[in-house]
Amino acid sequence: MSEIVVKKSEPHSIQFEFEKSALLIIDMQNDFLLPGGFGERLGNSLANIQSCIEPIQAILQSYRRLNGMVIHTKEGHSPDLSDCNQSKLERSRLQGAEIGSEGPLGRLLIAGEYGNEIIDKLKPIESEWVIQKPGKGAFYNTNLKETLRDNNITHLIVTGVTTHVCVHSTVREANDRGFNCLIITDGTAAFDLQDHHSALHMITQQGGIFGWTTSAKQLIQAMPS
Ligand code: TIU
Repeated sequence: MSEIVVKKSEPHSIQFEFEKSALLIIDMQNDFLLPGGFGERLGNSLANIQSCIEPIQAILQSYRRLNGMVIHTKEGHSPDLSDCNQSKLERSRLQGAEIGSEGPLGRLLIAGEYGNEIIDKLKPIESEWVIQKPGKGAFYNTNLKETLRDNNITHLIVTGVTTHVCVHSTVREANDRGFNCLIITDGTAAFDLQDHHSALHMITQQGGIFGWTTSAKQLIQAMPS
């Protein structure tokens, strides 16, 4: 077992066994990162969202080198929308980005469309898990909990987009299911910087109410060479 100690993390240091950790990469799909996708159609600027790509690439490289567990999630629905609840669908219509409608990257948030694919720079490899999720939280209507339990995972290294929406929902769900979360400050991003910083603050306030935060560099430095 390789013990990892991240000293420079908030609100205090964190220690875990590498073999019991998984790198969770949330929704790094074209629909959120590229022009014409769901994120932009919601009225967001893409200026800040791509900042997390390089830090995630660096952590992913370390996990691959050490044969660690890597899980990619993608927010999306089946083409017949049978797994999209009515309230989400109707709200997306009101937001001007109706799920399932045609866009330049294919039908918005639909499995199998280009928009639903993970961005080229983070393409999953054969040994990595890819979980399609219909909700914002990655535990809702997926087999994520069972997958983590089957692999004896106790700690999640959480990256991806967006910090205050799918990342936060997932961290909250993970908390209630007994998983420890270390959120990567520069390996997560939101469309709005204030949302990003507020969401990170909510993780570590009250002595770490939802978990820990650190930078990609601090985590990588703590990993076995
Ligand atoms: N809109 C927004 O900020 N996020 C989402 O709709 N999904 C995710 O965060 N993945």
